[in-house]
Amino acid sequence: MIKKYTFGNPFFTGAVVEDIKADNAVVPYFTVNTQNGISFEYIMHDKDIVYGLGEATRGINKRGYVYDSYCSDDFCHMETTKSLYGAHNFILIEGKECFGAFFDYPTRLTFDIGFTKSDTLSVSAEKADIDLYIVEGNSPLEIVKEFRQLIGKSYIPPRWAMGYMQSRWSYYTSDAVREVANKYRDADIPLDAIFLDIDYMEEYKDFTISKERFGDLPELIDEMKQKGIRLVPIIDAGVKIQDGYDIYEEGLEKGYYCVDKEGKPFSAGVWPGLTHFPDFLNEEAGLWFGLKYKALTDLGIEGFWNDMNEPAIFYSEKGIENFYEKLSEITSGDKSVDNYNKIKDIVNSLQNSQDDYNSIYHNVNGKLVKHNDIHNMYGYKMTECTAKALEKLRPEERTLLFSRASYIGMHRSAGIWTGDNFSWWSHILLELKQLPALNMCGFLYVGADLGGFGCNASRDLVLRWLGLGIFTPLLRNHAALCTRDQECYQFENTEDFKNIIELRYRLLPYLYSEFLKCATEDKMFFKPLGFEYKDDEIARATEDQLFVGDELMIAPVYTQNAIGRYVYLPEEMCAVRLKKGGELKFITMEKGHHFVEVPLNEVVFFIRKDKCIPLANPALSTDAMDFDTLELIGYKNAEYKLYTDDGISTDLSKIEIKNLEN
Ligand code: MIG
Repeated sequence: MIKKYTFGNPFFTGAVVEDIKADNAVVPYFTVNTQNGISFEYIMHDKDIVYGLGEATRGINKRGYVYDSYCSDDFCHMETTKSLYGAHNFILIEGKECFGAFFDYPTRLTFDIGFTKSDTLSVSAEKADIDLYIVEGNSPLEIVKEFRQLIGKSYIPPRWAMGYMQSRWSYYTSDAVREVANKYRDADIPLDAIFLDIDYMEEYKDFTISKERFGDLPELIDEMKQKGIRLVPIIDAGVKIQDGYDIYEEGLEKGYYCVDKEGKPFSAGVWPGLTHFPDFLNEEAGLWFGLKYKALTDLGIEGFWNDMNEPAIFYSEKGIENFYEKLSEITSGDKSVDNYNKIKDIVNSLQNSQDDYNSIYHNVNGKLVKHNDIHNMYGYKMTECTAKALEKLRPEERTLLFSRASYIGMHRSAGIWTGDNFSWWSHILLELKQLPALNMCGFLYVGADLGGFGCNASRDLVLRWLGLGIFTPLLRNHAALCTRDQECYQFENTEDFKNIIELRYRLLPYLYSEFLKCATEDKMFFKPLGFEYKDDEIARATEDQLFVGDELMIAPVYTQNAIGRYVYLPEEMCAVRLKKGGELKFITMEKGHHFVEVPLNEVVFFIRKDKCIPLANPALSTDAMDFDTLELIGYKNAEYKLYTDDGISTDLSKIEIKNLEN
């Protein structure tokens, strides 16, 4: 059961698709305080777990820290980081009482979950204009399902987008792209897509193609497609200010950009230099921008990633003016620490500054709205507009689309990647913990930069990350400028990579089927153990294992030099071990604690009791796979319900369900 409580005059975010009348009754569970903005307080019981918040730092259980829901470009995020790229305001409390709460509020919202006071959960916002939805049900899974029905069906990518994908900032020329494709094919490692980062463009101008470096893009696209490899270009939020650049000029003429207080288009420095930001909260402007993707879909492009849409701002025109002014106030030659600190502060204050977010305005149905009041909507609306336009441009086929910034509601249009992470072991575990939380909020097509974006990746890190990544719907190896190359073929013994990635392809009928089921039936693809074993204290406290679909459990290795790890089985399961050469070994394991050895070139996963899963033969790309010839593994006499379709059609009535028996 869902009840809605409205305070003040909330901004319409579009996160919710069901029309629910607000309840005039007193809000249950929370004490509401409207003295200073608004705050909601809940007293947590000892054993309560607080789940949710989608893309956030720390644990599956969010207790013990404070989080700010505010889309932020924080490329070096750590345990103490409070805000990441997405803003996902759904929490689920499970313990003495069990309920979900969605705070529909378009800008900064603070979740203090037992940080200031260990038993107190406090959610607070600056303005008392908010819709609160309280979701009740018999179990966490039921509550999530109800919430997901409230926010609408999740995006389904084309099946090829569940293949293995390679990216880098940047493959600078079309020949560099060819090289990646060839090296993967030479090493016999499956690959379904190669990503084009900002350097495929002319001076980072959206919807342009560098003549010099990608002059043969149309041929390249065809050539790659013949190998079963799609190219996926990036689109940035900002439009370069440059006379003669048609898109810039058109947007200016039509008044489609965000403006400053004086009504002049707001200018900020990002990759292309000074840019204007399209006003995605203005539907007409958004659709205009979205239809520009045609320049690339016309060439046969079938997927995109939307970046820098928090929006990330290096500096604003005003900001840099202030910067020079403040700098000029500094006495040159002053060698004091004071002076040094001043200089540091001035430099640091430029990027993603609150002043800038306070000086941008949107046109929402003719009304000027300050950006900071709706900050978390920007990337969401950009991506929603993109998806709407792509439906017009490619009506028959699903298009791959994922975004960096997001808000609940965007899950209907696209997936997300979890932004810039690092080649840190701790970021493997962070990804694992984010996955179920993202699913609760509707985001099913999700994944992190595999191998880590920042810093240099080692061979063992990439292999271990694959041990988790092969189970995530979005499986993309991506790395930043100036970091060590981390394509699989850059390391010794590429057979080890081949073997693990081939396992992904063998698992595809299962992973894709579970994905279709979860998307069409509002279910979770990744579940914390406690969601299935509510009365098992150890399962509830397990923070490094997950259920993947209804049949599998995973327990990836995420520490360097480990020879294996402890795994907790809440019930008997069948452990499946991928050996060198692709051989699978099965062993039944009892409920309880086990130390499971996992050599670097092996993967172990678990099939739940009395279940089985389908496997296919791997191929170099999903296009080349036979999805009809399947083998079942797992428990004898078990049945599997296979959800399947042609992998591409937007017509979801083509999804079929077949009963398979082991
Ligand atoms: O300021 O396009 O998160 O994936 O490679 C960096 C360059 C801009 C940030 C994205 C990252 C991408 C990079 N972008």
